[in-house]
Amino acid sequence: MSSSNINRPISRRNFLKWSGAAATAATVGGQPRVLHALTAAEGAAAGEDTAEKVFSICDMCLNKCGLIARVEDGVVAKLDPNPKFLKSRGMLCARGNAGIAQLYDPDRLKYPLLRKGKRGEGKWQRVSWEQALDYAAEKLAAIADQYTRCGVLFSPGSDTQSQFVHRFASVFGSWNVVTHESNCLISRNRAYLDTFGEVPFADVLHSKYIVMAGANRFEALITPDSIDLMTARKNGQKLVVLDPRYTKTAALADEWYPVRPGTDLAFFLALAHVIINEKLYDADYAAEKLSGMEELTAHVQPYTPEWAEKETEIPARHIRRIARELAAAAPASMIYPGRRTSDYVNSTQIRRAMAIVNALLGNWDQPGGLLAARQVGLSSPSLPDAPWYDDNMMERADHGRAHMMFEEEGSFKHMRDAIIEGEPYPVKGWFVYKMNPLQSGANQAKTLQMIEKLDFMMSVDIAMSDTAWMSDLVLPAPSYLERLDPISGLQGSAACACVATRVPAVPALFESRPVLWILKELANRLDLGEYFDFDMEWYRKEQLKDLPDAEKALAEDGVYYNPSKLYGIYEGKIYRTKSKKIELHNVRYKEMGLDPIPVYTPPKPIPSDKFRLVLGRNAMFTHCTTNHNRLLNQFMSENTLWIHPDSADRLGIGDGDPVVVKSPVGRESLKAELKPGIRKDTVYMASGWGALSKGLSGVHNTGACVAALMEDYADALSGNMAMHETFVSVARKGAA
Ligand SMILES: Nc1nc2c(c(=O)[nH]1)N[C@H]1C(S)=C(S)[C@@H](COP(=O)(O)OP(=O)(O)OC[C@H]3O[C@@H](n4cnc5c(=O)[nH]c(N)nc54)[C@H](O)[C@@H]3O)O[C@H]1N2
Ligand SMILES: Nc1nc2c(c(=O)[nH]1)N[C@H]1C(S)=C(S)[C@@H](COP(=O)(O)OP(=O)(O)OC[C@H]3O[C@@H](n4cnc5c(=O)[nH]c(N)nc54)[C@H](O)[C@@H]3O)O[C@H]1N2
Ligand code: SF4
Ligand SMILES: [Mo]
Repeated sequence: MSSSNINRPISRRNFLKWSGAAATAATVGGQPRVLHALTAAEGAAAGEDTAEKVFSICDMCLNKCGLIARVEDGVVAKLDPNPKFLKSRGMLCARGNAGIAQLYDPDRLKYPLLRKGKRGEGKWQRVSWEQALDYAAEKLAAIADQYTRCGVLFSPGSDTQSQFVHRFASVFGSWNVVTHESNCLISRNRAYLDTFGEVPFADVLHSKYIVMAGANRFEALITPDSIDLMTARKNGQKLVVLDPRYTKTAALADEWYPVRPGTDLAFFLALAHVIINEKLYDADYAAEKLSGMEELTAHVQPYTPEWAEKETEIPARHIRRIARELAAAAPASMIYPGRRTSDYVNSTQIRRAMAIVNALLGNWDQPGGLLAARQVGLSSPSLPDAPWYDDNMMERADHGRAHMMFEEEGSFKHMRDAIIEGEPYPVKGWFVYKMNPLQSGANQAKTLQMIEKLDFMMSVDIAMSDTAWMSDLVLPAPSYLERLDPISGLQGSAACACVATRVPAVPALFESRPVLWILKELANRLDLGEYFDFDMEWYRKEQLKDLPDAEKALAEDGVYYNPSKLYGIYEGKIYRTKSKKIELHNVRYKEMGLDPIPVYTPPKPIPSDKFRLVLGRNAMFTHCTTNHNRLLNQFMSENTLWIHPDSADRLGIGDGDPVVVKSPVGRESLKAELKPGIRKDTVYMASGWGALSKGLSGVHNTGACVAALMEDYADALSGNMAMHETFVSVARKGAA
């Protein structure tokens, strides 16, 4: 399909036709069967319903909504929601529906590719799996020999099979694993673990009052929260949104405050001030469950609403009123815990302040509040312990670069610095599975610099992402509709304590192979085969061994519910914190010389000739991944720079004008979009555009790459990338 067709609406018939075109191209990969099947499917669609229906779970984002794939003569013709799937409230979003265009995407990787020219030059040689795996195993072994086994970094993305990449890393002998989480939500996890001893789910459906700050649930979809928020709002729930942009969530809220970016901490400390000083909390609950009330009371005295107004630009009278309203609705009220917290250098402390207000509302383990994870009863298959290598490094390469880093997740920012510096030891190999750090890690130039330091880099992906594009070896993976995956346990919220299954709707296309197969093959070549001596069927059976009714329910409904307690899980139990209570004042932080209660530090002031650059999602795209999807790309075919009309006017920029955006680390061009709903000191652009990869049609050289502009600051405690700390200048193209 030529790029000129990209914005043309696609009818179902046209869609199948072009999928057919894609499949024709794919005959190079040896799959003419698909083309015949497509033709048959068009015929079947006109006549009687001969479709086979396959239960699966969506993977167009991390939410795992239940779906039923309609398979007509070996071809997925349509994806329908699974009505029995409570987590997704029986629905699929636009991206979920567009999964079919990912499956039959002409940009799909079809066979193993070995780099020929320079990295990023785009010269590839098609190789056999045998050659590809031999080559990869040889390279991994050479790095292990020369630099120890920790010389290889593993990056498993968010995926049900990523657990096998983790296992492979430990069997191979590397501590160096960096997941997507340090570019996503680890500062939130850190904050809640260090307050409640657990990361909560939000009981959005039953909450009477929600304050949502730095989250955009009507565009950044989390199921069931996004759907429940809409239902609860119809039932009278009050929603207050803090966001420097007038998002769709702000538009549907009762109140929106365009908070001065980076100052939310002042707002939450002031809420705590009011709740404590006006004695709006439940004193008995506080005495029994909370630790550090005295310290918190003293700590919040200076943080008055009047003081917070100066920092946040939210009027003091509203802060006071919101605190009172929250307390009146408690415990069925909450500060929504949020998800992506890759924002500021003090993100953990911002989230700690949010958690502290939640603690004061007494909403933990209560209807309409924050919920603990529920047990779904999946078993962990027992596998041989990973070997111990005496001659290996003792610590991760990014160890010690953040005060409270999660050792299992690491920090992409700090690992990248460690690799560039070659300190504390060289890391020379990179195995990437289903992650695209060239677009999802701030400061793309630095990621390129890191890649220059490597002897070998391989990517397992479904498309030629920017990260695959820079790799030495690219291996094609099947998409979720072609995979048999481990069983998933979904634990959160009032909607689910369930297990869900993903079985292939169609066989793997082209020469794609699942990552478990790839890892087994590599393990065999590295004399580690005994640690991977299992298959997916066995693994799934083991996972379900304590759930005798699950297999039948999964076959009949695509989901199995384990009736388990939703509220009151903590009755009679202690909290998994050092004090065994909910920690307003964190004992461990105190011992480590960190602020035991969040202390407000103002964000760096924005220079008058600059803007703060912020990120945010669109409902039709996932991260930097689906922008080239032919069905979704129709909603937005390039990104724009959101800028306030007054700011644009000052710079002589009109709506649609081409502009140049410069940061200390990059320079990008795109069109301006005048938006009265963004603060005058802030600009925004959508992510995933301006791809380096020529393998992503419609995204390569289209729009601007925000990862190339963002500087790479990190949250001091967790090492979470801090993606809202960049200031940029904007000028009309030609005027710069
Ligand atoms: N459609 C869609 N849904 C998704 C995803 C997707 O890619 N697409 N991704 C999923 C994933 S992995 C995640 S982590 C979640 C992310 O879910 P969210 O965290 O809700 O998503 P974002 O859109 O990143 O929202 C961040 C918001 O913070 C605002 N903001 C920036 N600075 C400040 C500030 O200082 N204070 C306040 N109060 N607000 C600020 C931004 O303008 C933006 O609107 O979404 C999930 N759902
Ligand atoms: N610019 C920018 N950066 C961000 C964010 C942002 O909003 N903007 N958000 C942050 C957040 S919250 C997150 S969670 C991270 C996400 O960032 P990443 O974890 O890097 O995830 P994605 O960008 O979704 O990239 C996923 C990759 O997996 C590939 N893929 C998709 N399906 C499959 C499959 O079935 N098998 C295989 N093998 N590959 C597959 C895609 O082609 C893509 O290359 O980004 C973070 N960084
Ligand atoms: S929210 Fe949408 S894209 Fe994400 S899993 Fe659910 S249906 Fe799929
Ligand atoms: Mo995320």
